[in-house]
Amino acid sequence: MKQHRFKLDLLFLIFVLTIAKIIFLYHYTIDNFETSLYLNSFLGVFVIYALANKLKGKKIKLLLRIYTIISVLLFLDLLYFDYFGFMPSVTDLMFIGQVGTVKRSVIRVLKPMYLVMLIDLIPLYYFIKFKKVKLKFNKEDSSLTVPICLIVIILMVMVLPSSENGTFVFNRYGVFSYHMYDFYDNTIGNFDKEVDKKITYQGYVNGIGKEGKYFGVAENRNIIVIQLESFQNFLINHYYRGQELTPNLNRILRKDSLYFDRFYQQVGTGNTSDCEFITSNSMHSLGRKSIFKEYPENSFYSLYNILDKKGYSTTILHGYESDFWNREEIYPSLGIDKFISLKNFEKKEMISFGLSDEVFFDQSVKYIKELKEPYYAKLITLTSHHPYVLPESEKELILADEHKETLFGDYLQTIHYTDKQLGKFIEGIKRKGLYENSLIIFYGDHAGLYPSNEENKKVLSEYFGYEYNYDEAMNIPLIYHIPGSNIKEKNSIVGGQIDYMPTLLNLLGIVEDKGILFGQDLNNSNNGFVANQYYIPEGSFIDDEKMFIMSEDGIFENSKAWDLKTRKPIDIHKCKEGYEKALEQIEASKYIITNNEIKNIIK
Ligand code: GP9
Ligand code: MN
Repeated sequence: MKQHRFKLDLLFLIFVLTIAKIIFLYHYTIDNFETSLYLNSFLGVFVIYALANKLKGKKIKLLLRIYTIISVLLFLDLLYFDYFGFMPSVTDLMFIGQVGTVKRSVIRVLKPMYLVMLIDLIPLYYFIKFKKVKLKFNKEDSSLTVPICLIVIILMVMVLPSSENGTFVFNRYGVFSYHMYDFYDNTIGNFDKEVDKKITYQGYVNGIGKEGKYFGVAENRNIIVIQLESFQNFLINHYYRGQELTPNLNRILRKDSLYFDRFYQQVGTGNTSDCEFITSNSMHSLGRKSIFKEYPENSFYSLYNILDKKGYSTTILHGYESDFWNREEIYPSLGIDKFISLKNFEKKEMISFGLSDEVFFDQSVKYIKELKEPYYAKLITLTSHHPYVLPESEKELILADEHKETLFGDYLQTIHYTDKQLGKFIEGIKRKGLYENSLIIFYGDHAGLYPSNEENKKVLSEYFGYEYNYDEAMNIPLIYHIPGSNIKEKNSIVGGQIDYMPTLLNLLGIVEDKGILFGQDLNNSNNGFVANQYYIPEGSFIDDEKMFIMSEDGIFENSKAWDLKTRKPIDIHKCKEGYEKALEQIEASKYIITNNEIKNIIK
């Protein structure tokens, strides 16, 4: 019997398959196709296989291994992009094992179609192992291969530093250039350190606290902060098919509350932890690097330090592992006195990857009661975390058929659940006498439903009747609730997470002249401005009239901007000034953090 059915040029085959997979990836991840994108990608594939073919040893095994690694990488890129809306960095890929905690999230975004990246490996290995195919190679061993490849690599590398960030590299030069750039940035190089020296913190120092409207209205009160996981603003005062989504928060708003309904997230890769950092330092995050993980030993001058000087004790409560996001390590540097984490709670009920909000809130009341007054106690909720899992018995909303089995439907259920637990918590602190003399703050940490996810985009656009975009997704609520104050106001100035701390200091009547202020006191400002990065490219911004989204390829002319009221496109040239201001603010902030400059500023 003839053993070999047909001849196969393995090198040619994996070359073609790799290119096909790359095009598949771009189809889902890139909007504007530049020539450089294809040129660089194809050259990248050529160089990898041409050099691999030069190596000595068992060539079939080697080539297959390289092809497998590339396939897995492309698969992970696609999966990660679907979840986060951008490409993973090398550190994300290294911590992919840790993603055990968010395993369900990964499974939730895994579309069978994405297995296209891996599926061909099975027949390929099978046919080769059982020698069903005879492999042939191009034996023409040109001595020019290596020099040509080296020249191509040098050219590919040379264009990279001119790009300001990884997203731009990916969109302009493709997947190989992106991973090279990102690897260099995260290992030997550090592009963040190369911030233009002219862009310093000048102009941002000594700005904290000015007397003004509502100055001191919450002076000396205990402060209870509820940082709500993935909580978007559209949920507030919203009825889904006649069902009130957040009745308890809505009740809070009816009395003694200052509500900012155009408040926006500014987090980077650090998500929840970035929100914690930004709100307690009035500084920007690092975008694609987590401050909590990378700079835990920095000197900070945070809200906690300022409160400490005023005699406050500061505590964080969170129903998850204390080392997650490196909280355990950075909290002392941030001046936080106490961290009550999962190990301090009775694990009566776990939902998704942490303590259920019900159990968390319930046991937190007891802990708060024990705190030294005046206190700042921040509770970080968890149940409304992606992928929005809830036991059937807790799902109270009646969903339309088209929303069952969608992220949107599951999201609404968990939000409604968290709001219910919040209601019980408020009753709990009232019973213990902790409510009246407190300032109670609520805010969302970041979006739950990003429009980068195709399902979200489609379902929410249909639900709202207009294109679901980042202006809606990144809008989170901010509420300062001051029982007995008779203050009731809805303020629609645009604000970002960097504005949380200056606004709070004014309410507490704290004038602080030492620190750095990137945000502003929203009760005493006329013009709102939110610089953004990461989920939308750096330099994007929102002001009181418009939203500007910098183009993913880094070319200003390809950017988008629209009027927030009419949703009609506006001339992007009107956004140049805001774009530059956003960049300057973010870069200045990065400069301070990456150079550990705070200690020099507050001297
Ligand atoms: C877990 C929680 C994770 O501690 O903070 O939230 P994330 O950053 O994934 O939104
Ligand atoms: Mn979060």
